[in-house]
Amino acid sequence: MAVVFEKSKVLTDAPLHYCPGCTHGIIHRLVAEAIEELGIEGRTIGVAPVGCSVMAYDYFTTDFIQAPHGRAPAVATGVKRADPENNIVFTYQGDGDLAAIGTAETVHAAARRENITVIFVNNAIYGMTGGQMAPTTLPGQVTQTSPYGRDVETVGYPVKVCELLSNVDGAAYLERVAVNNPANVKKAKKAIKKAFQNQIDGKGFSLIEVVSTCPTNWGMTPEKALKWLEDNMLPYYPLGVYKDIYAEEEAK
Ligand SMILES: Cc1ncc(C[n+]2csc(CCOP(=O)(O)OP(=O)(O)O)c2C)c(N)n1
Ligand code: SF4
Ligand SMILES: [Mg+2]
Repeated sequence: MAVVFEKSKVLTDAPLHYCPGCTHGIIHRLVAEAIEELGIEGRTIGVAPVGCSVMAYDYFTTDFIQAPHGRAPAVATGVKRADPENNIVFTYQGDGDLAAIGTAETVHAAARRENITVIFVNNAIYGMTGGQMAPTTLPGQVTQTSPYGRDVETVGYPVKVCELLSNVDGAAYLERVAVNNPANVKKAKKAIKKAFQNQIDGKGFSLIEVVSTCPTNWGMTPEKALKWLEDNMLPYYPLGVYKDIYAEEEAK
């Protein structure tokens, strides 16, 4: 029988622990495919966060290290600088990890133009701990800690990571993608691959924000979660390239 599709060799055979319909699984696949296609499996080191993807180290065949909550870009900095010519280093972080407790590490790694690749999974909630409000929770969004909807008057506005980092001179490449339909999955793969290619080329800090779902803590079926993402998240978090300094230079 003809083989039409195979799981990436950069993914292990361990069954994923993610809930049905969670988009973490799709994003893992895209990261694994990018690493495989670029032929960097043997020299790639992932940095796992604290969050639902804490066990990413079980799912990739690359080396992995697990960072304290929010500190992945700092840990990645050390791993990269230990052997900058050979190590390809990526972090995989949720919104609570990257944009709340880890805001400082994120901003300063970008400001230093660390030559690392950051995969940022924005599902607008703290998934692992049971659905508390995250920095990226939308205004009015109901969570366990905002039962009447996020009230911006008392808890402030969501943090838009790509927009924020686009003002940091050191950031080299920032793109926001989504994995809600096949066309967007394809675009997400392209962006993730480019973020790794940039590191191979020594181009510096690249971050891909992936607008994602958490059907369990949003209290929705996987299908409804995708629709909610399209109707609510994408208008607030528009997709696209927020910064690409080399594209700007090439255009000059
Ligand atoms: C220092 C510290 N503070 C708080 C926690 C509790 N904690 C674990 S995961 C998490 C949030 C995870 O949310 P996110 O990063 O958005 O990842 P998701 O699970 O949504 O993918 C928090 C607050 C912790 N483990 N360590
Ligand atoms: S709690 Fe949410 S983010 Fe975590 S695995 Fe389940 S659906 Fe995914
Ligand atoms: Mg989250």
